[in-house]
Amino acid sequence: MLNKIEHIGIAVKDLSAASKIYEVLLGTSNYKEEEVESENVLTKFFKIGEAKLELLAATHQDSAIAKFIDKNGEGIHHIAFDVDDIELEMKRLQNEGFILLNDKPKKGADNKLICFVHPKSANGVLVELCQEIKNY
Ligand code: CMX
Repeated sequence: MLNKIEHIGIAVKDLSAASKIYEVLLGTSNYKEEEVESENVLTKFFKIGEAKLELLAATHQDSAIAKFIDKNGEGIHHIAFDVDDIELEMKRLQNEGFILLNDKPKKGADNKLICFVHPKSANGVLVELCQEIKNY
């Protein structure tokens, strides 16, 4: 099962400008900036209670974020759910008929293993599963 909303991803054109707006909105600074080269994105994370916001800007025109903004403009890009065992959840969702965008979990931002579920499977919402990578 999915434990909780881990973060909400927001696609933005200008990461520094968006970050300044969200610092004021949330009343807190971002705690992490990270480039995910495999996804062609630069990210900034904010904590709000147990959940997080991930601001995402494209670093390349082929990035999913650049394509999303071209089509829809800036806005909510995905919802990520925390899971204990990502491979188990991937198998469960696949057996339930969901279309997974990755065969295997891949390394994402903020120390996570991730897998995306196609928005066509989830009423137009891009869903991300994420499992914390435990270093012990
Ligand atoms: N939310 C909802 N719908 C979306 C979407 C999103 N984020 N991104 C694309 N779509 C829609 C498209 O608008 C399109 O809809 P229509 O068929 O009605 O026109 C449909 O999904 C399929 O689009 P497509 O042209 O077949 O595919 P795209 O090239 O747009 O790719 C997707 C869509 C989801 C497969 C691709 O973006 C993907 O693989 N995403 C996963 C990886 C990712 O998003 N990485 C960036 C974030 C990384 C991070 O969080 O660190």
